[in-house]
Amino acid sequence: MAFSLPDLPYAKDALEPHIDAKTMEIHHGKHHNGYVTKLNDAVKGTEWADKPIEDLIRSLDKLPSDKQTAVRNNGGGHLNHSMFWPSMSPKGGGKPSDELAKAIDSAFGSFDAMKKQFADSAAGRFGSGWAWLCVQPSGKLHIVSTANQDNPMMPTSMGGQGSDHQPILGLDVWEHAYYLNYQNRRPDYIDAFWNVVDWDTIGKRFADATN
Ligand code: MN3
Repeated sequence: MAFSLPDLPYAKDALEPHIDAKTMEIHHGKHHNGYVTKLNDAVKGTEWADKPIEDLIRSLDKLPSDKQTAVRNNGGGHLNHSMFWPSMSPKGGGKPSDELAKAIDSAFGSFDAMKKQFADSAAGRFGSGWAWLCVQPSGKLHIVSTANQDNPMMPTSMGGQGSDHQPILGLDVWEHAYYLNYQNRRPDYIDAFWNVVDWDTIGKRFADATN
């Protein structure tokens, strides 16, 4: 079965004023859809066409060499955006609770310290890419940034941290994610993101990654 574009889990205008409807419409319907189409073109007729996208991303270096770049860019784009939409909610914001809150305090000292490190990572990514809150094999959280559509689960030789790392929250800092509303003000977009982060979903991802 071919990869497909997941529906947005809320209306296009649901995250306003933090993320505007026009940006959501183009970002989901054009950019994410484009990654899905190109990913399907790249793996059509291969054994990889029927595997979960996470398997392709973790095993990028096992794919046929002439498919690796297309899957790195478009498979990465598909997975990153598929994680991104449900990590936000019109009922988002606030703080994490329970085990995730404890793990954040343990790794960073405080929730605010984690936010600062994440924001610095997102703002400091030169050009296009993502910032990630990620679970290391030890279970400890850390923050990384990746270029382009690389994902932390990709092999270390291909822009990632390795297949035993599990990202739980990512922020898209490509200009297409914010330029219509924020123009060159990437830090304002990063500030606004905290108002829509769905910590219930991120907490569930943390539980899945550590149990
Ligand atoms: Mn994007």
